[in-house]
Amino acid sequence: MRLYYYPGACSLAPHIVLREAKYKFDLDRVDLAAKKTEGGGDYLAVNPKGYVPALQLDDGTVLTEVAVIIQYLADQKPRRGLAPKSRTPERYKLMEWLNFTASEIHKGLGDFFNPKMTPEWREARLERLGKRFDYLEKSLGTQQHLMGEFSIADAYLFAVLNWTNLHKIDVSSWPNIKAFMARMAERPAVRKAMKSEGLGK
Ligand SMILES: N[C@@H](CCC(=O)N[C@@H](CS)C(=O)NCC(=O)O)C(=O)O
Repeated sequence: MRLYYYPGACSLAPHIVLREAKYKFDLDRVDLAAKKTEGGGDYLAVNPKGYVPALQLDDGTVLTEVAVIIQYLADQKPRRGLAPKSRTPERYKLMEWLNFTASEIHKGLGDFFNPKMTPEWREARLERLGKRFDYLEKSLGTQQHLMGEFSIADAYLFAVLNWTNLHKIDVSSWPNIKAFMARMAERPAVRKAMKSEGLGK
């Protein structure tokens, strides 16, 4: 199994899940500008969409899209308890979180990487993100994780919330989110994933 990634990108989510579930895997750092794999291969031949992450299975199948890859990883190792069983109400709640993270948080924060972002655009984005953060803050409440227990949704949410540090977005108005991020950063699998991507401590 091989994960195509870029340091600190959303590919950190499947990277964390690979480690949480104790998979054996290889990492391949993608040059996103040149669309080259670490060995100089054509990344577009792996994932024609050109972005990370992509997970290549041992039979050659390539899976893309964060929310899909992490569900695949959780489902292959059900005993690790990283996702509720499929077809249960809890599984749909998990998918609700994955979709919310993908479309509201991931893409909401993703705009801040755009070098063409103007101050007005930034302001508008911050206002919308603030509303999503209000919802997250309330949902987390006194819970340690989105679903109570740790799940793949937390790995995804953490990977993208981590960009608030990069873009100097102050989350101190949302103490539950801040505490969630700090708690996640202390998980051994998260620390290992971040260290191996050359991030943080
Ligand atoms: N819909 C995709 C989005 C993935 C995505 O946004 N990847 C970013 C990094 S976080 C990327 O590789 N951007 C470079 C590019 O689009 O060329 C998913 O959920 O996996």
